[in-house]
Amino acid sequence: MSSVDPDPLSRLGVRGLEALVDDDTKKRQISIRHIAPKESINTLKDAFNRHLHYTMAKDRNEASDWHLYMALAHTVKDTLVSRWIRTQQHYYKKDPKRVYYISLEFYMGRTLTNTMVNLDIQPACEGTMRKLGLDMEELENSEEDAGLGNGGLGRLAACLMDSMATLGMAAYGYGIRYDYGIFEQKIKGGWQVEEPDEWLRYGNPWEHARPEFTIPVHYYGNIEHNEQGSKWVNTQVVQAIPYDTPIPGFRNNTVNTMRLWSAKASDSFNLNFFNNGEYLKAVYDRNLAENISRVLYPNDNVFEGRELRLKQEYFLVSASLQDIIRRYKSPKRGGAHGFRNSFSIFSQKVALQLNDTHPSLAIPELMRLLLDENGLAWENAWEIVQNTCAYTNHTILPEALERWSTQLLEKVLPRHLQIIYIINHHFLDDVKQRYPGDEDRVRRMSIVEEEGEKRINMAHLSIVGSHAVNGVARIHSNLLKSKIFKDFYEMYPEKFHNITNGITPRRWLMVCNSSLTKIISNTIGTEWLTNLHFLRNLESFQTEERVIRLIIESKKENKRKLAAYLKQNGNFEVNPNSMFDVHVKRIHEYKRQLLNCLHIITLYNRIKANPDMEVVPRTVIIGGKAAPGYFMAKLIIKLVNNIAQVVNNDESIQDKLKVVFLQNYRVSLAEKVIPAADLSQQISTAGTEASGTGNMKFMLNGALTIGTLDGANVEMREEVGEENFFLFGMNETEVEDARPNYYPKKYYDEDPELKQALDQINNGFFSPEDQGLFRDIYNQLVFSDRYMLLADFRSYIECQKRVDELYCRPREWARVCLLNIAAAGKFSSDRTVTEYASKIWGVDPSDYKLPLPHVVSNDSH
Ligand code: D6G
Repeated sequence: MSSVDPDPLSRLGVRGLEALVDDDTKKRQISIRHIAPKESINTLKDAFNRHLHYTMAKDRNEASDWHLYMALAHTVKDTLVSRWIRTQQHYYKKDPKRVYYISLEFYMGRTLTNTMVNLDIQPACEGTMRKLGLDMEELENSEEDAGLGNGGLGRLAACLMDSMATLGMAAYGYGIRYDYGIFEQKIKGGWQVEEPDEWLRYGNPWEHARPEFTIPVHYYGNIEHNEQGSKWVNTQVVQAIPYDTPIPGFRNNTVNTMRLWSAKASDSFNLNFFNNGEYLKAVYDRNLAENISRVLYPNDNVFEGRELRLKQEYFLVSASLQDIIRRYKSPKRGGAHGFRNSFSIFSQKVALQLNDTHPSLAIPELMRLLLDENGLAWENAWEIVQNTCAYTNHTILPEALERWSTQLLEKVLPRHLQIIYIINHHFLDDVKQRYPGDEDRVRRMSIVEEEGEKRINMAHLSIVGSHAVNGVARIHSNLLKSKIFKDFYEMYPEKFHNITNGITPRRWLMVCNSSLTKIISNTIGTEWLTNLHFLRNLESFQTEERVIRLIIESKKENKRKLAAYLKQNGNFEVNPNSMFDVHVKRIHEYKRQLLNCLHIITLYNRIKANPDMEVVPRTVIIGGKAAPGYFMAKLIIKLVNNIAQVVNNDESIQDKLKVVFLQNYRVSLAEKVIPAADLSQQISTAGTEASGTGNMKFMLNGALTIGTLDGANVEMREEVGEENFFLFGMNETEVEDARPNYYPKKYYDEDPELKQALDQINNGFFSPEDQGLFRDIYNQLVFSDRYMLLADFRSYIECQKRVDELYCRPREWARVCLLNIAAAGKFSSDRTVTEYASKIWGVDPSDYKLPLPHVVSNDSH
């Protein structure tokens, strides 16, 4: 047998599924709005035509898809504006505690569809476009992704923004408006080539410049001491210009703000040159200051200690904190009379969440603002800082931990370095008092590291300066307490929390997977959209043939759509009846894309050795970006592409195995690929992936997971039951126990299939034009293997066999899919945000919620 047709229902076309779902909706009399009222269509049509004419200055005949998209985006944004203004006024009037999420990354992706869905105007907009003879999908695809993030950390920030608005919280995102987001990845000759992401080239219809709130940010200079204390003088000033993007909650009339800062040279920049008549040079040099917000650093899980990055981090925190203090002091704040110029209730009104240590200069900067600009005493200021700040750790990989050289800090931020030294002095006094004579502990815990080049350990600074520290999945939080921050946990056990990450079910199911959304809502109602725990109600349908059939058909429809995309955007022919085995995330050795490669090669060798064997046809889809300076990650991409060349061009393999490298993986592509996945690969070495959030997105979209006991996989398996999760490999303790005597070559010597695969990598089988091309990969794996791929190889291969066996039983597979969806409720970012609110921000979400009366917006008139 060369291929398995998992289900006779595959003969039904796309219409078949639509008909099945619609039929089902009618029969069960469930109201899911497909049809919009005629009046709203007419209103939207008028607004759209007006924007096309007046905003874009185009008529229908010469408008491109992009002009039409822009006209629609402006139309949709109009419906946000009144709600946005009302929400912000409401916050001033009621004066709740405000939550500020400070992050160097907000990986937002596209905005149009999400906004239509959250405002509940999608059917009306679709009706309008249909009436105008336009294809909504084409317009949606004209939108550039806002790629202001690298991976999970940045996308988490975006999901939390959606959830905070949905819960009605007075929340703000503060970040940087990079001119260039994460680079565009091209594949040329199998290699990654980076191209600049000029996402703002044609304008961004979702943002509003707010030059009236411009803020000066200082750098360099020196410190003057006088009776009043220390003064930072002779600084160079850069202006921070805010750009605001509205963040709508899900159908609750709340619209919050994400404020991103853009750098602008100040008028006085290089005044000397102007004065000396070097006018042109002075104008050209303004670029130097404006480079601060030029480009997102494209590293994931790696620290790069460059001056420009340090300036970015400070630019964000300084502008944001000055803005937060401006808002705190604003006379518009109701109920705050008498407190506006006192900081005594600051920490009752302000919560700052630091997304990793990237914004940890917020701690010395808030100290500086309170001490030097507002005249507070040290003890008073320190108490405020600690009560206000909280720190989320995102990784325990040592190369990712930020440790800034004191030499660089001394030059760029001399006053901050001084403040950090004082913080450390007080802190170490406490340590000494608590652990008298334990000099080694004092050295380990110091914020200032003295060995080698003198550095500031930003994680230590963040723990000391915050009232709460959290990891992002249970296993990760436990590792923080037992390993990297053990000393700190012993001293301040009450500071440490776990808050498992989550994803927004609106974007990651409702927006990206409409057929599954309809099936779920038809089956259990729509409450799951704002309380994902309701998905549990799906469990009782696991034996209902009707529901199982729909699940199978929905997945097939999504696979057909992805197959069409791959055909159009890369000329890959893939068989939608094959298993879609998907491994998409940043390329990194710890994420073990190479383990996946070893499996592919093993499958290939088996088919070659035994052409008549029964095979479950697979399409292995691998995608992700490598940091431009990460040699090994780039070589891994080349290897995947070369394996694809060999496998896909071998006629004897036919449809049994296909390998696709997905170019330029990003948020909008994730929305296409995740709903189409049968199998989700989450195979990092146990103890390395803090949480992962891709894993949750696949689960929610009905993919089964093959994974290790790492990050949130542990909790996903717990929720769904061990029998519904493909587990393999060593657990974290086994990894640690094995490490001291680990000798990878033993596995190579003892496992013939593994040896064959590694030899092929080494001997040019996949690189005939350059036989030694992949030798570094071979050497790494056989002689070092930091991430222990060889130790987990056999267990992984055996586990993949169990995957095949289940896939041959399509109804049983679909039942397990249903159970995975049913068990995904815990992984909503609504739950994540609710936990931050109660455990860290000191806010009860039910009191906190500020429901706004429903307004029928007349913005579109
Ligand atoms: C947003 C919405 C707008 C408001 C502005 C300033 O751009 O309505 O005026 O924020 O708000 P604060 O920064 O004063 O809160």
